[in-house]
Amino acid sequence: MINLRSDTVSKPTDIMRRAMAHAEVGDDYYREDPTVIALEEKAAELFGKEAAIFVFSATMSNVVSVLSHTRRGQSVILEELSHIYNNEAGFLSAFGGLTPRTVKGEKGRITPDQVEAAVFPTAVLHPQTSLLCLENTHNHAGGTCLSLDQTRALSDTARSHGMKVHLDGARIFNSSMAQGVSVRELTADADSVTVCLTKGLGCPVGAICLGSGDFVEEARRWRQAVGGGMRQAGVIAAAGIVALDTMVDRLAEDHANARLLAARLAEAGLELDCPPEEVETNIIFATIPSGLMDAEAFVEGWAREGVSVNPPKDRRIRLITHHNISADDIEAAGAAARRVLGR
Ligand code: TLP
Repeated sequence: MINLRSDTVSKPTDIMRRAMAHAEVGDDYYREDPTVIALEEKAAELFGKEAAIFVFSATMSNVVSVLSHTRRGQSVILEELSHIYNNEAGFLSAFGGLTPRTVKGEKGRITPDQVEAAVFPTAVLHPQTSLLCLENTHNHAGGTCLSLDQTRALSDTARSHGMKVHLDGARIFNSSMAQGVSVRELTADADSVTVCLTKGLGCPVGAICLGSGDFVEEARRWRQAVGGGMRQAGVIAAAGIVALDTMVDRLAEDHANARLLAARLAEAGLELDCPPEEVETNIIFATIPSGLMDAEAFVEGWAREGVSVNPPKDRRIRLITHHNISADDIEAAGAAARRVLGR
């Protein structure tokens, strides 16, 4: 199966599996798991942050970050298609008692003026606006990157209102690779950062949450509260160390494959959200024009040809490349799309 549903479907590599099997472990509650500590220290060093905490998922990292920065009754500014707002089961209100204020970005990118306009006035009748959440790369906007300048300008605006900044950098390594800017620089202006290990980096489980020492201590308490405390987690952290060592530099291949896929689907008659040469990272969106074929029928036909994507929404499908997809797979998927469409 050529699985383009997400980069989350990527499988752990053989080196990861070996590292997992041989990981030194201890009880992480007592801070005695040497492999977890090694991963956290390695990540903190790489991102230039004081501390890091290993968590089960990027969602958990976003949850503990937001809860650490806010109090019930406050407000959070987010882009309207952001993962935190749309795809994290409503934790902002369910756990945080927070009022989300969404702003519509251009390809996922919001501006300092929009943030400025979304901050509630300080009068006692309004919620206090205490946090700005950013997403880099932006999933639902098609893997688009926030630049260093954009991140800095947005953070400056947030800080001028006494707000903190959380960066959902689930795919921050893709952004770094695409822009040729280090993850340390891209995240320098954020108070906290989520980094996912299971997407482009191929781990079976895990994410890292980074920030100041005080912030991470608070996040550790919230991780406990949401049932995320770990024991001999070195078994999974070992894969994270391998991921940081071996899976980052190859992300350029996924980006090239995404551009190739966009080109092949455009040739087959699909409408891309952006021209192939403007695909920024490993995510593309394509629409099956109504004159061409029923969108569900296309997805079903493609699946019969061995290509798996999620069901279309409004005729539009998302496709994501990852380390288990080769350029040959992309050519095969392109050829299969043409056969299904009879072109
Ligand atoms: N994204 C997943 C899910 O939407 C299913 C996907 O397939 O793209 N932040 C961003 C930007 C994400 O894209 C995701 C997952 C998360 C956070 C949450 O990650 P996990 O699954 O580790 O909780």
